[in-house]
Amino acid sequence: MSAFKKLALAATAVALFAGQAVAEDKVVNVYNWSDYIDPSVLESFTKETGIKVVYDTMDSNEVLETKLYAGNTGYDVVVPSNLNLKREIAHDVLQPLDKDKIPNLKYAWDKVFSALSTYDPGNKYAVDYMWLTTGIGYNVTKAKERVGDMPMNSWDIVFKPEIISKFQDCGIYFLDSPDDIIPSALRYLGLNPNSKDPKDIAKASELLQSVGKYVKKYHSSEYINALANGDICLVIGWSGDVLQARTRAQEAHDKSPDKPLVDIGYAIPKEGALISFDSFTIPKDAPHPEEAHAFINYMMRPDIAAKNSSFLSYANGNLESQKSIDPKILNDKSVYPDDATMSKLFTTTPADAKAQKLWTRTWTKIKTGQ
Ligand code: N2P
Repeated sequence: MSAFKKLALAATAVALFAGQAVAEDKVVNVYNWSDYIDPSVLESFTKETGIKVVYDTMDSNEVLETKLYAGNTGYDVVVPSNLNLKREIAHDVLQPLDKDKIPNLKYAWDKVFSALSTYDPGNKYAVDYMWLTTGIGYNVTKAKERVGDMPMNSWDIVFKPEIISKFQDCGIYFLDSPDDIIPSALRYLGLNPNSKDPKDIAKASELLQSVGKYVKKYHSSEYINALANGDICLVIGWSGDVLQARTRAQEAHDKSPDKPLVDIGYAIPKEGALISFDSFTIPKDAPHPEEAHAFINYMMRPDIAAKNSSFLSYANGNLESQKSIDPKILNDKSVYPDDATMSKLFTTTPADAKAQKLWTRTWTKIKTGQ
């Protein structure tokens, strides 16, 4: 055997041994949305439990769903939205939770969990993490320059060509998410936002194509920084993301007070908006279900849930945590809407396979403008 070969073999042996040592470490593989956790919470989880977190991010339910259906994702905890949750349960890719291992479920907000039970009967598979609305984010100064005192809390801003066109020069992004944008357009048109009727979808598609020429990009995460640094001025986005843009802009201004503050606003359209629930779930073939339960239980600790909501400007499903959420966030009606606004929010349910095909085709048409 050549000296080189011997060396290579020895190296393999060391690598194997190292691999074994690593395998014995406790680990949880988490796949969550981007900009959706206070990083200090991951550190404290590892410090307190000895479980390492391998953390990976996404910004689309479609991507998560494709991975789950292919199987062997290697993930222990994944965070689908309610509509997808229902479909993923039906596809048998998630495992029922062992609630004895999640004692902090006693802090669950029953209002939220009962809304979630429409998608997950009996709350067997999912623990709500955050909930949110899909609305309008904007640069306050640039909006004033373009539309004066026109209220920003109307879908008119983004769905009336003569209004949205005024924002084209300062940059418009829409979420790259048909499940958010199509129902919003249906609602604006006075149709059932949950409609899967091809005639209704065609009307929504026509509306979205008529404003699509003003949209610079369809993307579901880049808009946070783009809004914060003034690169864009109008989005259809998720409540907490837009408010994180506001926080980041404020932080940038605190650092360099000589530069003007980029003032960001978020509005829930008065015509009604989509409310969604994002939940922790465990894939059926998760390699570390024990650690997954420990992770979910930690996230349900009231002080931890509060930390996340305060950091993210997203409302959570933990009632007890409200005692420790930053009052600025808890009292912000664009995060925790009042009853009048709540009554106008709507949810949607999954399409069947045929309607889903039309849905996907329609979205491609809207995005490509063809
Ligand atoms: C986090 C986005 C989560 C809301 N950036 C959409 N499910």
